[in-house]
Amino acid sequence: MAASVKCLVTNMIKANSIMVFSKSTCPFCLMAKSVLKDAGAKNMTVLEIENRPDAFDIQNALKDMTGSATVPAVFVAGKYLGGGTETQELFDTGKLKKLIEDVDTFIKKNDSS
Ligand SMILES: N[C@@H](CCC(=O)N[C@@H](CS)C(=O)NCC(=O)O)C(=O)O
Repeated sequence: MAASVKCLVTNMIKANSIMVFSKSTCPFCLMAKSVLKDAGAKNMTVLEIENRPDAFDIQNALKDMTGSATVPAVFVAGKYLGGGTETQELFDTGKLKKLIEDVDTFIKKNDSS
């Protein structure tokens, strides 16, 4: 795998408080994006990978990092939450909303300082 792909993935996770690696037609991805929105995610960054020439390498990089090669791969504040199923579960228990509120609070604090 090209090192640059691993860097791209790592940098995107670091740079974006809510980062979703996705395929636009994947039902698990649609589910994850939908519950993230419902949980209040405003600044969600989504990389739709299916038409990228490096899609396979991105999935391999994600597999190295998370143990899972499937999409979606959802990260909040640099932490891997899981795929669509795990994101939906976190939403159902109210934990996703709390995580997103915490991220927003952190961003606001750091913006104003
Ligand atoms: N348990 C996973 C299942 C996700 C899944 O099966 N994703 C499919 C696309 S909908 C996938 O990544 N298939 C392999 C691929 O597209 O390379 C989840 O809940 O997110």
